[in-house]
Amino acid sequence: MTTIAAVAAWEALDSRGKPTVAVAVTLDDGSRATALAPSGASAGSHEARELRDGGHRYRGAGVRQAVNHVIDRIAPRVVGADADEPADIDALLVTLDPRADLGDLGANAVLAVSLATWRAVARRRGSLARLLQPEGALLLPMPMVNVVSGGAHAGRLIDIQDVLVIPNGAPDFATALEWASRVRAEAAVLAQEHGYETAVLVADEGGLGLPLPGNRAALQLVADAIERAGLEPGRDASIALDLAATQLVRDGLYELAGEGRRLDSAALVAEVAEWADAFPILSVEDLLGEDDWEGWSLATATLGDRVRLVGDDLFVTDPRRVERGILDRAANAVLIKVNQSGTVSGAFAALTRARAAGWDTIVSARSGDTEQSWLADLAVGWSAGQIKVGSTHRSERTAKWNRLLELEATEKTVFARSPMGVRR
Ligand code: 2PG
Ligand code: MG
Repeated sequence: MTTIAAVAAWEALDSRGKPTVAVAVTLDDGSRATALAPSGASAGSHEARELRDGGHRYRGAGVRQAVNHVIDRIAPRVVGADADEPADIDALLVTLDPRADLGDLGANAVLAVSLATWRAVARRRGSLARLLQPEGALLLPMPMVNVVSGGAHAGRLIDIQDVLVIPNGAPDFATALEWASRVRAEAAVLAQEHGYETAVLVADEGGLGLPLPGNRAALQLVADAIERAGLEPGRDASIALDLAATQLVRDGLYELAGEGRRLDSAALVAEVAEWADAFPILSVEDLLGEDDWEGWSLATATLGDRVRLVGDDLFVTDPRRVERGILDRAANAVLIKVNQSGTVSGAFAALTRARAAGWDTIVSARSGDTEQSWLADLAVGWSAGQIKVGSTHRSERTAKWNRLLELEATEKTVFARSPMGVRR
């Protein structure tokens, strides 16, 4: 039996310069690992709730209370506990918070302890990927790479939050990443040719933040960049979107502020259907808002046979919401973010529920992320098939890409060449 010997916690910084909870877990065999919690800007209201201090420090975003909760309330309960099965620690952690959303301890506190425990136990197995999948070839995920950013990640320069490329025809992970990088580079050159000199600056996730005249202009830019990269649209590389539509809701309608339009659910679905007719769009995330279940079902009935419809804010990595989505035919894919759940095991439960229904599963970073690379190991160890990390720029993004490149170079792997359940 291996037990947890010590838990330490402190306040660190994430990629946006906002405080985040850092935890170190040490096991009684000396294995030690750290974990830093990521944090979203376009967070859904049904997510596990991170705890922020308020007040003047860091404009209210400090996490000293959450850190103190790790030290005073979590550590005394987990030190001495059997960590051979980290899932048991996760099960214990969720009982320590009286609130289901973990907002009393802080989901940022709980998640950092959960992750650090998994990583400490993984030390003895070589890697977190190998802890999760001890035998056989590891499945490397198809990357979704941010090219143009808008919404909450780029000062709302355009309404769509993420315009991404999926290098869906690439034969291996390294080639996929190079193709995606090439598309991003061509998009930057094209934008500069169109007079956007700021196409050298990067948004929160490393994509281009450009004051384009509208959403279609962003789609056109990425479609042109795919061609300029020498790739065949649709066959080699396709477009994925994240509308982050929860952020667009104004007075019960979806506001495309950049275009001065307000649409109801049906009109927004029709608009995106037109985009999908005109551009090689393979995947659309958060086309509708977090509680618009009817709109989601309409979108799936209308578009689900040709576009992969991904729920992020709708499902918040919660198996119960995924279950409802399956029953309501409200999507056909799920985004998995561990901090929406609060524990590694909770996130895995949401992923397995979606997979059992034949849905695609995409493991995702947050817009506020860190230099740590455990997300890559989770995506691989869970055989998720796809990963969304932001762009090919900024070190908190490349940490994950580089870890996947390392796994491809050093482990027996297979590449999830085409998104698994994509209906084209
Ligand atoms: C999303 C993520 C990542 P955030 O909406 O999918 O792009 O953004 O972490 O801000 O929620
Ligand atoms: Mg999203």
